[in-house]
Amino acid sequence: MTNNKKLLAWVEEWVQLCQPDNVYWCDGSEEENRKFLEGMIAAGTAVKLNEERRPGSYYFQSDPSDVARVENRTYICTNTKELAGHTNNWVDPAEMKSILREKYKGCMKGRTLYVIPFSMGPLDSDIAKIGVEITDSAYVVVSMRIMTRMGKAVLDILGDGDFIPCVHSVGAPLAKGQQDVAWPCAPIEEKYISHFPETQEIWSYGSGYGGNALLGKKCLALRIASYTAKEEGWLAEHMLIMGITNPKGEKKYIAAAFPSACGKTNLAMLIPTIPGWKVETVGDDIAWMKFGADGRLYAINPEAGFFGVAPMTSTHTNPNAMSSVRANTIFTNVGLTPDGDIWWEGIGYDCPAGTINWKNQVHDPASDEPVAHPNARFTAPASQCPAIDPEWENPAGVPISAFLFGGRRPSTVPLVFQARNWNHGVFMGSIVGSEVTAAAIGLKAGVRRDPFAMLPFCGYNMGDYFKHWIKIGEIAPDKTKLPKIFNVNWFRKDENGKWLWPGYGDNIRVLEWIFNTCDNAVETVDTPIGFIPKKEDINVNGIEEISANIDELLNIDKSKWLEECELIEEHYRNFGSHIPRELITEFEALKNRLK
Ligand code: TSX
Ligand code: MN
Repeated sequence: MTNNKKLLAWVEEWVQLCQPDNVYWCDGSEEENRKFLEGMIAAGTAVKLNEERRPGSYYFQSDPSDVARVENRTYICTNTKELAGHTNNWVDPAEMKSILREKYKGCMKGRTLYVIPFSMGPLDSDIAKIGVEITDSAYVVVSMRIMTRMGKAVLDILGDGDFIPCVHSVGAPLAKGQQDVAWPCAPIEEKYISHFPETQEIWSYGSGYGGNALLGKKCLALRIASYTAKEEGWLAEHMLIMGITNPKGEKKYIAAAFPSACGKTNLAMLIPTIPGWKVETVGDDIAWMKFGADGRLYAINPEAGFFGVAPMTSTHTNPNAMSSVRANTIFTNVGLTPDGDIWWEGIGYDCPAGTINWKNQVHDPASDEPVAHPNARFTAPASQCPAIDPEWENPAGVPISAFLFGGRRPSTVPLVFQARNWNHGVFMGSIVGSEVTAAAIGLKAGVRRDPFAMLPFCGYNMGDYFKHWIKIGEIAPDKTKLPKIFNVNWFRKDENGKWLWPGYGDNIRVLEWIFNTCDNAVETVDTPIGFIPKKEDINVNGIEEISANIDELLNIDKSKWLEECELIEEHYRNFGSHIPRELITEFEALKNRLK
């Protein structure tokens, strides 16, 4: 299938080390996909869902110990610890490779080594990158076929060119005659999700789940790409990309970063509640952005599918996601109903009697055990989203007019405000976070910061990452064409704990103000924290009952913001000397404006 010397030699090297029983080069065809799925059904790893209710779809349960990304087993192996920064786990690259070579030795015995050529981004895009993942998991193969452009077409484009080598093993070799389990993996202390940004390599061992195993996504498109982007002067970000069209038919694209559990996928697929407005989805998770010849910043979605959290997804919270998973979807760790469909908490209807939970037990409605694991996932082709943007596969990308940051902030942070300038916007991105209660996994209550939503995904020193954002503002070919930067907060509550903002489709009312502000079509109000809307510029037609909340939603309490500044101070100390002076200047200016 290929004459690429580096690729052939690399595969041979890993075959020698891992000692699989078979080697299979994936072509990405439908027949091949069917063969893998049928094999997994026969092995008891997959269940085919009811063809009438959920055509072309399959059900998987992971091992109960292998349900999410493992941040404490995720490593950035740069030549110096300084380059990784102290928000990343660091091990010297040579040391990590020697640890892992021992683990990989014979790790695929009794299994097949699959070679998966994949492209992150449209095949004909200059922004796209080619990777090749070797894995001993057929689940990874069928998932990568949805999440990336995968197979022979990628090898044809690759030719003699370079690729990013990605090694993956579930870390569970089979002895002769040993019966396999449904979801093989290694115990937590033997899992390693290792990145070598300087040599552009990914070595993953011991987990078969999501971001640990589908190496194109978090590992390549964020951790490795963020490092490359810093070196080359572009952006690899944990951002959704959406198109917004106003009633006049004018269209703008925005990219947005939120920490987990803020409804990023819901926002990416939002259905507007005000007539005449349209939202279309380019991507729900990752954006790669480069300046175009016209000086604007262009974004592609490097992915080809959605790997979304299933619980709480319903026709109420996200009808477009529900349509996206209507067929040809892989479901992992949700419930399985007696009629061969899926169910999860918050799907919007009662759990059918006899539903099997993610731990393969019949669900007892009287118990507190959830049916779906909270991190249960759907893996669905982006092309199935009814709101997919017509330009979503445009190799040149889409021009970005605005960046949005946000978090779950019941108090302090207003519904929306605009950065005073680029550097102030970078400051806003650097302090993104969600308020957490002490009940949430025993940590101290307060604001859990996740700057740019990149803390677990930046492949180098986070302070240097902030500096890179400052630098993007400096190297922009035309500073007047840089995206404008906004902060949003759908999660403000009143003193009784009631939501002040309806959220979901009504968020279009905030996007409308952002859209108009990008055109300088509305006057804004200057405040110490940035520019906020005039009350009358938030469209409340049809939600008049909310208009009584607008003052509170836009209120900026100076004493709360002074407390916030103390928390920011504490947050910034984590980055030591790597915090760029431009951000210190922005922070000082904020404190002065609050005086
Ligand atoms: O995704 C959310 N968005 C963004 C939607 C485009 N969620 C869910 C977050 C968890 C994943 C939200 N939850 C949003 C929101 O804008 N807002 C809220 C809070 C909220 C919840 C319920 C109501 C109002 C606000 N109202 C009723 O239930 C009637
Ligand atoms: Mn994500």
